Amino acid sequence: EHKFWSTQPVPQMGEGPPEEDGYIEPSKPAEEVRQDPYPLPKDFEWTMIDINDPKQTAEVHELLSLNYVEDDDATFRFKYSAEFLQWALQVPGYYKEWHVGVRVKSNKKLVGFISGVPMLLRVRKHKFMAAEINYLCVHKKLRSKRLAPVLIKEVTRQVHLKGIFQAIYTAGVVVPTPFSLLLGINTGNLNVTKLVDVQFSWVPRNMTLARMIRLNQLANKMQLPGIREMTESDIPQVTELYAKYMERFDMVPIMNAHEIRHQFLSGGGKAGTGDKWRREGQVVWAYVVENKDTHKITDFLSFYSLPSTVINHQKHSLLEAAYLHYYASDAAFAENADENGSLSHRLQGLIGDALIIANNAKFDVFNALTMMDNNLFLKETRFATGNGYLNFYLYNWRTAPLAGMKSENGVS
Ligand code: YNC
Ligand code: MG
Repeated sequence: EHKFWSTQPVPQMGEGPPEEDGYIEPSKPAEEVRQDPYPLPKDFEWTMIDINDPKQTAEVHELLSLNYVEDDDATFRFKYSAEFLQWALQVPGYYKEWHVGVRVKSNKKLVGFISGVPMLLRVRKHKFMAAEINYLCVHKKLRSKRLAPVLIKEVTRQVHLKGIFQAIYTAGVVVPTPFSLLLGINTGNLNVTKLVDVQFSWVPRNMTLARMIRLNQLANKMQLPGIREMTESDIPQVTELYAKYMERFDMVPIMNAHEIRHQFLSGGGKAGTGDKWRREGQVVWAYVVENKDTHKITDFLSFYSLPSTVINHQKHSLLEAAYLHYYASDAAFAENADENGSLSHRLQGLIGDALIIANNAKFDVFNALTMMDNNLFLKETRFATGNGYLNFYLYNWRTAPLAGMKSENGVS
C-alpha cells in the first residue's frame, strides 16, 4: 500500500497505542550514518539552499508560490513570503544542511525542496531534540515520480548526521500514522466582502451580506487594559510565562530566551516603515498585556502572516490570512481556572484583541487550529469551523494519540 512509508520507522496503521512511549529505531553513531547523498534520477542534482542569500531564498519562494499546498478545489495556494521563509528556516541553531533542494542539472532550475529546523520537543514526559520538517515540494511537472521519498530520505540523512533521530511534521494527507486527531482549521472573518467575493465564505441562507458585515464588525481600539506590542525587555517574562503555560499540554516545543526572541521579535519587519499595525515585510505580530501597577506581563499573544494566492480570480490575487501562533495567560495558574471559566474568559479577551489587531493590519481572515486551549475561545461566534484539516506526525517515536494535543490533566 504505502511502498515508502512501510519501510520507515513510523508506527504502522492499526498498530494501536504503545505500552510505553519511546523510539522505534535506536540512534546511530555518526560514522554509521550513510555518508553520501541518495542517488537522484540522472537529470537532477542536489543543492544546499543558503537561506542567507536573497537570490536563493527567492528561488524557494518562487517554487513554493507556484507549486506548494492548494486547497481541495484549487482555489487557494499558500504563498509564503521570502521574509517568512527566512524567519521560519533560520531559528537559533539551524543547520544549512537541512535546507535541501533539487535542481535540474542542465539549467539549474530549482524543482524540489524540503527543510528541517531543530527544536527541543516535549511529548508527554519525554524531552528530546527533533527536526521539524516542512516545505516539502516537488514541481507540478515532476509529480508522481517518487521524488518525494528521495527528498525525505536525504533530509533524514542530514538530520541523522547532526545526531538527531526524531522528527515532527504535519500534512494534509494521511500516511502512516497520524498521532493526533485531525485538527480543524477555524476562521474568523475580517474582510467579509472580499471573503465572499473569492468564495472563501458564503452568505448563509436567511442572512444578507450587509447583515453579515455588521455581525463581523470589530472595534478599532484594542480592549484589554495594558495591551501593547512586545519588546526586547519583555523576553525574560515571556519566556517564563510561555514555559509555565505550556505545561498544560502534552506536546510542546521547549524554548529558551533566544528562541522566544526569534519566534516573536525577529519577524517584525523593517523598523520605521508602515504604520502602527503593520511594518514592511512583517511576518509575526506579538503583543503582551502588562499589569500597570506591578509591571508584570500577565498574557501574551502572537500570530503570523501567511497569505494565499487566489487562483484565477479576476478581481483579487491574494488572500491576506493571519494564523494564531503561541499565546499564554497567567489566568491559567489560578485555582479552578479551567472549571470556573476564568481562563476561557481571559482567552476570549486576548483573541478578541488579536482580531482587532489583525483587522487593523488589513488581514482578510484570521485562522486558528483546534489545538492548545483554542477550543476555549473558538466556540465564540466569530469563528466558523473551516473545511481544512491537518494531521500531526512523529518520526521514530511512538506515543498514544493526542486529542487536540490537550493535556490529559487539563479539561478538554
Ligand atoms: C506528505 N505531504 O504517501 P507511499 S507537508 C508525507 N507527507 O509514499 P511522489 C508524503 N509523505 O504512500 P509526489 C506526502 N506527500 O507510497 C506524499 N507523500 O509510501 C508520500 N505537493 O511520492 C506518499 N507539500 O514523489 C508516497 O509524490 C510518496 O510527486 C509518493 O510528491 C509529493 O512539508 C509532494 O503538499 C508532497 O509538492 C512533494 O505532491 C508533492 O506527489 C507536492 O511520487 C504540493 O510520498 C505541496 C505539498 C507537503 C506539505 C510537509 C511535511 C512533509 C513531511 C515529510 C516526511 C518527513 C519525515 C521525517 C524526516 C526526518 C526524519 C529524522 C530524523
Ligand atoms: Mg515525484
